[in-house]
Amino acid sequence: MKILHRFCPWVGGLRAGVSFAALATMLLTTPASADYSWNFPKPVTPIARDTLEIHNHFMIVITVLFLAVFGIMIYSMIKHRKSVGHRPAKFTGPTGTVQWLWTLVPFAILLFIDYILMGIPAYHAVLDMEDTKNKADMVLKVTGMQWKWQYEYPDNGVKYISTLSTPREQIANKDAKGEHYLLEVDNPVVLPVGKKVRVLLTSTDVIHTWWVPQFGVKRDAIPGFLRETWLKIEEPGVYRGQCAELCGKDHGFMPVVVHAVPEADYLAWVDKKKAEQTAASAGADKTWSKDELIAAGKEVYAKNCAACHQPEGQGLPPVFPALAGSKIVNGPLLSPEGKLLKDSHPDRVMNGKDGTAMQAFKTTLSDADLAAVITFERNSFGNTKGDLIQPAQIKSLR
Ligand SMILES: [Cu+2]
Repeated sequence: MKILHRFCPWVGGLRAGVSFAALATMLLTTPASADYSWNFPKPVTPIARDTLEIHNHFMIVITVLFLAVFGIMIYSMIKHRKSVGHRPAKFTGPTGTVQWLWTLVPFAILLFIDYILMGIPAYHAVLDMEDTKNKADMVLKVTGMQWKWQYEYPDNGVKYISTLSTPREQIANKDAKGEHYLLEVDNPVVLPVGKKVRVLLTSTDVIHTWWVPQFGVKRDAIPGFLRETWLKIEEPGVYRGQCAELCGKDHGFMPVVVHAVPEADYLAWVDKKKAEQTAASAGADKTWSKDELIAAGKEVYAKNCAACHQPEGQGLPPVFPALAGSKIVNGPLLSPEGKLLKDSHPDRVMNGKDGTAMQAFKTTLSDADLAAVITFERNSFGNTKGDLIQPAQIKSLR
């Protein structure tokens, strides 16, 4: 106890110093002068700006409250201390007028602060956040799935999957971590600057949360529901966020990356994406060689399957079964008539398995990707089935 007491003034002093510094910075903080390295990240949408302004406004209100209440308390304790001869008052219960006043007056002050000083600006900001209907220039549909995002631009038919691109070696501490560790993806969202984007969110499996701090947008994507929010990015740039929900074992591995670009660049990007999609669907009609399928399948596997079934196909039993030596992977491919067999390898990959984390990949992967990954799995990890399936066959199985 003695030691603790000896340190107490020091700890107290340190704490007071830190609080005082925080307080001073807080009071000096305005949206224009905020140091974004420790404060909110720099806002780039109207919602994010509102949120930061309200936060700063509330900080001032609660700081004044804090100083007033603790000032009176500390003053009273020092002024009426026992060592200068003060004796405690002896009363119980709220009997007199004074006792009623010191209960009701602070109550009224707090009501005023909560409902008027803080309530009105907060109410306006929340209304604005929920207002998705006014003049949206475009729609972005976001679908969360374990552990990636699908983005869809219904206005122009662009649709793709965005997955983490941080190399597995960095995650396993075999390589030094990069600058945007776990906040980088293969296919970022591209949006035009200055346009109001209505964002629709849903999920195919569990609850995910699409969150980009600089947009002030954080909304749950819930299976079976279509939820919405909106954003209007005011400055070009690359904005990073992530899934903010504990959505499964890799919940930290589904970042969000948004490139905000001038409208002309956005339109050029749309054209490029459309051309890519046309090329991919053309790939479904040609006949692939086994080597081509295996090479393409290796990449599809790394992006979509390796998180659960592991890079070497060893799985994480019992939740994520091994593919190396698996009965299903080494089972028959199709029926003799070329039809889909129940619980066969293509059935499992295309339709998933109910009640497990195995999702129906036919909704997210193209015919060529499905054919490639199935062929790859049957000829890798020590599996030597030697057969292959063509994208055209997948097309007919859908
Ligand atoms: Cu998630």
